[in-house]
Amino acid sequence: MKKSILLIAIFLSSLSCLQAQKLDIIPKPVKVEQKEGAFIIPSSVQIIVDKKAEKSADYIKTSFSKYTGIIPVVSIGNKHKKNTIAFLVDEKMNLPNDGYKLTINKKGILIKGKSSNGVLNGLQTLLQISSAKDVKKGSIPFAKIEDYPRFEWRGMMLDCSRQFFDKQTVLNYIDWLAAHKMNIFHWHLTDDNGWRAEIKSMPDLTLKGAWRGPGEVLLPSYGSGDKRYGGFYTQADMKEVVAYASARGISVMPEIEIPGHSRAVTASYPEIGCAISQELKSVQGEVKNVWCVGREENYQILDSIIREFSEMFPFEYIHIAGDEVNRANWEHCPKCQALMAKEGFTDSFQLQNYFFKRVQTIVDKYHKKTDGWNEILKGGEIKPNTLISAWQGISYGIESAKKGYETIMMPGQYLYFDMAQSENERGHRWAAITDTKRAYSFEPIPNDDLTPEQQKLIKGVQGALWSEYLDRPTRFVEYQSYPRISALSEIGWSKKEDKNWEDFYGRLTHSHLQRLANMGIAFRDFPPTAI
Ligand code: TNX
Repeated sequence: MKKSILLIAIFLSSLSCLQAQKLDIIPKPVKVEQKEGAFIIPSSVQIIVDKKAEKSADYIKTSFSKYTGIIPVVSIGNKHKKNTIAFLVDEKMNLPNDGYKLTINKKGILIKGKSSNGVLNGLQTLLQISSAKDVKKGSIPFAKIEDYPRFEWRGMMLDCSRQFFDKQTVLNYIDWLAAHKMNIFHWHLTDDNGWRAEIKSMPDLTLKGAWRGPGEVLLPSYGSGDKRYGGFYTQADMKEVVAYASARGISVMPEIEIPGHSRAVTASYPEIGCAISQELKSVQGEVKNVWCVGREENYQILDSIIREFSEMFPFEYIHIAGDEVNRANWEHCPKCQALMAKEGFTDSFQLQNYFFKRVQTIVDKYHKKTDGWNEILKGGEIKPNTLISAWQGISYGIESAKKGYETIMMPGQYLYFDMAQSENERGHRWAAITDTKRAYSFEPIPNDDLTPEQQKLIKGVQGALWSEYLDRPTRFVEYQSYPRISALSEIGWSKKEDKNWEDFYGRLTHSHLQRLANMGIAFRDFPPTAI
């Protein structure tokens, strides 16, 4: 009798010991089986990286040493040997894309990915386990994890036009996304307030259009005060960003803001705008900010801009915007009016649609597909393979899927991280006050309004950080982004039935905020009202 009580006590204490060792993984994995015991990483551990994941070998090495303090010896190979950590690719693995299996046992650590991105997702889980609060440094608890994403597109947009963020800031931003298994960086490179991408055939776009303030063609705005302000990325910079992201499993999608939000373009090359004063103001109060749709030469210019973009960015999509176009200017422009009459159009949305069809033909020519803001659905048909970024609200995403387009859900009301996080904080308010809890509550497949076929068109989720308010201090970017992006990552990755705010909040506060701090992120701390 006594003996059995003792055994039960031992059993219970080992169980509570197991339970106590929380791994606190964000985003929450599909399946985690914890076992008793731990693999002690040898101080000169060997890491084996599959040839198919070779481009990430350096990243695996540096991130592993950052998290564990152990500098591994890395070699390329395809076998897991005793006491080693192996990152292998197994394309035949029975898991969805980007999935992985992670096994930690007494032999060592084995990460098998369905692809090189799968391997990297497994790496992130391993790094998080090794930095969980309950885990002793270098002593990785035995576990078996099987994991894969809910959505194939898990993105984040950063507006580098309203404020210019230097290359290093962009690289850091990408690192932090990778740590959350995000896989798309949407790079908002052009807008009214600055053109940031070097285009060799149109040098004034950056010589003039990247600068504002005294002596410049662009007026001071968004925190530049009366100082000269600006900057741009050279083509070499952009290629470096693409390679850096790729080694971390992230694709970079560039955005070219057309035909609206184009003050930086018309200030650099006034002939691109309509040959009228264009005093009509955009939502943001900008004048002369629209490409002339009736000017034939503009399509040649767009051809060379899109060609240069497609040479720099290997990703299959180019984002061609289409939001908030100041169409009223076209109604006063003789060339646009002549085009309208010739085509028999009755409203300016048809002109907008005409413009996008022509742009899509150019994008096609360079073997890319287009993504656009939801307004590009107006005024007529666009190419069936167009991807829609639905930003104005959930209903816009539903409408897009109902029309048969692949859709990314990014409703401003939940996933615009330029929105203030409480009444008293800085940020936009037009969509909502959005704290982490509210962001986390977003469900990308909103209702039974969509048929199963239409639901499949929802390719994923994305957040956006517009930068009008990010002028100072510079670390405000981080404050607005985290931990809301941690919440976003779970929306995009984890199973719907596993989403639970209290559970997420527990993992976040027990281990993950400390991880963010270790990464050097000046995140927004939680007010006590958060739960
Ligand atoms: C709307 S979202 C915009 C941006 C602003 C943002 C501010 C979108 C496609 N257009 O130009 O920066 O609101 O929240």
